[in-house]
Amino acid sequence: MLAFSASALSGRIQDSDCKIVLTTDGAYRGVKDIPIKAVVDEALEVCLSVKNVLVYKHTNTPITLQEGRDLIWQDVVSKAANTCEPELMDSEDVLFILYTSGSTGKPKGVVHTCGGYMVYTCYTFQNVFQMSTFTSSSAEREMPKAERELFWCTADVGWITGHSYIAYGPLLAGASAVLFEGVPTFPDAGRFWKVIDKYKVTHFYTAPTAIRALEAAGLDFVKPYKLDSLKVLGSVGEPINEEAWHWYNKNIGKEKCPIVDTWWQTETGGILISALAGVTQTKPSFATLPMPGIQPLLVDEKGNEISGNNVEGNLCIKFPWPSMIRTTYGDHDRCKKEYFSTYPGLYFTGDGCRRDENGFYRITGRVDDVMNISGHRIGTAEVESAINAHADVVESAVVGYPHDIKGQGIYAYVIVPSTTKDHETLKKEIIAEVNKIIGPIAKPDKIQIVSGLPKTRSGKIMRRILRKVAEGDVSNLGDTSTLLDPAVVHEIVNGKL
Ligand code: 7RM
Repeated sequence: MLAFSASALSGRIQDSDCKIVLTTDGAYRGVKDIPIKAVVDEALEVCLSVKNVLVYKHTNTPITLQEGRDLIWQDVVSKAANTCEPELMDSEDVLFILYTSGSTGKPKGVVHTCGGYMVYTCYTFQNVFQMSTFTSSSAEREMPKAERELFWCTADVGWITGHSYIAYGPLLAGASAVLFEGVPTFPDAGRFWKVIDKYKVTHFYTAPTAIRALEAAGLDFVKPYKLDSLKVLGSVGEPINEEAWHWYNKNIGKEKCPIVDTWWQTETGGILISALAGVTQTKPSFATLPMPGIQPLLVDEKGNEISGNNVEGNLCIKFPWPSMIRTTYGDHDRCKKEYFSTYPGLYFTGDGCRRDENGFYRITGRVDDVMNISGHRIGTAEVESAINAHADVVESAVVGYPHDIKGQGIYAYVIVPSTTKDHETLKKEIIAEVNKIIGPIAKPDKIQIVSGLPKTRSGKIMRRILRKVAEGDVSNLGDTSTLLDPAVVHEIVNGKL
């Protein structure tokens, strides 16, 4: 995995008690080559369980090898036999452990097992994306290349989305897929569109954070490309704001590709709520309907079911599904407590959700992201969406902070291009924009202009950190091991209003 610090890596290795580390000498990330093996070496200084490190030579970054422990993949594999007897696994044997941060404590190891996870990622891959050609069929192998379909999920392979929809889902289904190493903005912001044209990608799956960043770079990076191979677009990772949805639909999908907004979690293993491409009607910023077999339920604070349509509540799932979390590694009680004790008998997602008049689901964000301003419930995503509507805003993040009169006030962190006009004028315009789109109740009390936001590798904003800064409590910012760029935290703390 690319973005782990040595301490984050050693924490995970120690928690999982693993024996072998498979790694590379380095990895490419934009203008930088990341020295992966050096980070692994540092992490292993405190990991006694590891017996061997297998290094795949990739970038030829200089590395040091520890005698008796480290092996080069290319040396080992060139001497190995051509066949390997498969190992029979029980369907409930552990397939992998993936660490994810919660709102408290150290990251938890989410355990997925062989049978259920593979059944469900294959099922959801086939049904959500609706690819019609697969390399596993002889009919496709005989087809001219131009008619074959090609899937591309741009996620980091170390995130659950990479596991489920770069590796397992497409491979189990026999789909042809693109594997990409790099960043969307290198060598320029046209990289994704260039790759789509080059390989004739038909099914493209990415995250709102990438869409917004590429939107901010401007249409000049999109225009040179035809993008006419595209048939289906996907979104995952956070609520997609309407603005970004329309930009994606118009400029990338040319208004002819259904957008599947797929809602799910590390813990769910695969997609639980999403449109089925070309089957379900889509609606901007709505994940739409549950997958066949999934029963979402909305509950109030006390756990009472909120039935009917045009309602809002906390999103739970009523019955188990094949790829649901089996345990949090080494601490089963934590698993019970986190997911099954808030509302007894239900799996609690931690997300808020609205069900519209037609029964379509819209995820409103984490429940702890909901603010209460003078008794009004306002989703942080709602305010961000309004702020982002201002032409000069690249991205924003909003949190609540204690406010003497309103209970909570709204603190907004806003990224604008460096060329932009005077910040004071801009702040006034942003406030006017929010006032216009949501109303005076949602106007930010404080706006801090920043150059970046604290994000995880999967593009999720760590609101916990922003909340602490807004509250003026910066003494202990908690676990920041999953952050992409920890330096941005210092800038934010120093610029606090
Ligand atoms: C796949 C993934 C899970 C959390 C989840 C939500 C948010 C993910 C959507 C979304 C609105 C979506 N796994 N989330 N997808 N919110 N619409 N389509 O992201 O474990 O890293 O995160 O992400 O809050 O609970 S994850």
